[in-house]
Amino acid sequence: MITIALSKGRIFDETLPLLRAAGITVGEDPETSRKLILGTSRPDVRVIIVRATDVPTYVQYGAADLGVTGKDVLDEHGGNGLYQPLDLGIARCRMMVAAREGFDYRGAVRKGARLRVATKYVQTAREHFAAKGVHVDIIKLYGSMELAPLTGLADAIVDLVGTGNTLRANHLVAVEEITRVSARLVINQAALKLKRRSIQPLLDAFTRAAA
Ligand code: PRT
Ligand code: MG
Repeated sequence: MITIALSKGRIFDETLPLLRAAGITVGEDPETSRKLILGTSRPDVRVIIVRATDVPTYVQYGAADLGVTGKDVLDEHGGNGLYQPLDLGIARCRMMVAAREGFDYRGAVRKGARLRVATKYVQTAREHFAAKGVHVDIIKLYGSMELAPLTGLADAIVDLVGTGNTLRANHLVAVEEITRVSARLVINQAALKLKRRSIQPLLDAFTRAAA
């Protein structure tokens, strides 16, 4: 049995065409089904639905053989035990620093001010500001980062930006790009060795479809 870990929403939706290219169709839609284990057109392949941030963990411990996860999630996880053979080029966005319209971010950085930064991406934020030599106090949040600068919780946020509509709607502006983000295929290192004969064709099909 091959187990593939996916998260609901854009990762699931954008992985479906890649699975189809490998000859695999998923039996149910996780948006309407409450099932967390989904059968596929192949009796030896199943899909499990987990939180986006949990995909690397399931694969790391071998509870799933492979998974699809954003580079943002992977960077926070650290990638232990994971083989990362392929950038799938899906679920693209950018990791950005954003602040309120009118906040003089560059001035604050230049003056060496200590910035308060709210984010769910603590590792990414810490590394980014350390590399720039900017002093920051990181405030860990689990969602709705956009509220932090509006309520005085933080001077800036580190968050993903897709269209930029969410920033605009909340009178925030992106002031710095940290990195471009897309979803990656991750494979459990032991599973790749033990189940190579069934995993390799999947990897090949994904590679062709992602190119
Ligand atoms: O939403 P939930 O809390 O359940 O989980 P999640 O946010 O961890 O998962 P999900 O499905 O929202 O995101 C899964 C992956 O998609 C992320 O790990 C990213 O790699 C990738 N991705 C691509 C994005 C976006 N684009 C994106 N726009 N993830 C989140 N967003 C957010 C963005 O931060 C903003 O709050 O979507 C909102 C709308 O963005 P705008 O800029 O288009 O308005
Ligand atoms: Mg989300």
